[in-house]
Amino acid sequence: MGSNVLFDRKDGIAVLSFNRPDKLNAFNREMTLELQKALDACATDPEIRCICITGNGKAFSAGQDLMEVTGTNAPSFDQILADHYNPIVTRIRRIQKPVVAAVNGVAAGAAANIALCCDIVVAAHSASFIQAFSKIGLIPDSGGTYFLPRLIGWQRASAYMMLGDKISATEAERMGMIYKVFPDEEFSTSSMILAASLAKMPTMALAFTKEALNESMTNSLEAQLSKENKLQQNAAKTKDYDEGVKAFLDKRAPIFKGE
Ligand code: T3D
Repeated sequence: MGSNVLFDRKDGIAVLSFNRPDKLNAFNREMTLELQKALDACATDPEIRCICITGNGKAFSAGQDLMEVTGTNAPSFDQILADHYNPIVTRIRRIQKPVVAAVNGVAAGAAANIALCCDIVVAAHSASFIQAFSKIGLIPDSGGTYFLPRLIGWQRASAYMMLGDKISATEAERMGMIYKVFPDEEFSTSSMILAASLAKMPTMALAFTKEALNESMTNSLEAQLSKENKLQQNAAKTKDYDEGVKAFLDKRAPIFKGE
């Protein structure tokens, strides 16, 4: 796939690892394009039923590589957002599979917000999140102004985005910004256990759940009830639904195939 994003797949899980550890995995153009390609490959591969995004080395990612934007041939801001970051966020929200952000270390700027748009965010105890943008005179991007107030409320989002304070993993969990914190020494194993359980779930039902949650961000109650009705009918047509009900009645564990 490319050297800036490692792509490992096993047992229905694709692990996409940011791989510029000597640069704290800061995003350059190549890395963002490789991530987009990797997500596309995951989207079309029926064997992949869960995607886990993480960082290689001590950081998740320091966000935009500030050397790139100050170098000669620097991409424009429009390019950075329209071609690099926004397509990652829309892919993560639209892909019909669960996406886990396994935040192993610091997640700053665009990286923090790419993590927050994932379906489930877990973090190592020593990890942290920084809306670093204001510190360099920018505004939060990569969907941060959309997701963060919805996750932790307008007031706290506003303060964290304006002040650029570091948010510890435990504080992030306490505020409901992320799902869970794992102790550092168990982080890798616990993240993979979570991904493995998602990869064995009824994938289409999870995809429909994701679609419903996406729409709930903007729908009226009536529109949302109608959406649930439509998606539930779709879920009921899957083989996994048949299997789920059969397994329940047979008093055995279901074997879902993502069909
Ligand atoms: O044009 C645009 O920028 C538009 C796009 C915007 C999207 C964004 O993501 S904007 C936000 C960009 N990111 C930042 O502003 C974060 C900057 N980095 C930091 O605040 C800190 O480095 C961290 C909190 C991430 C980590 O702190 P720490 O103490 O663990 O490490 P450090 O010592 O600050 O950094 C280690 C090295 O990485 C250092 O280089 P050196 O001195 O060893 O040669 C540092 O300069 C470098 N580094 C860290 N972050 C970046 C970076 N180099 C390039 N780009 C970075 N983002």
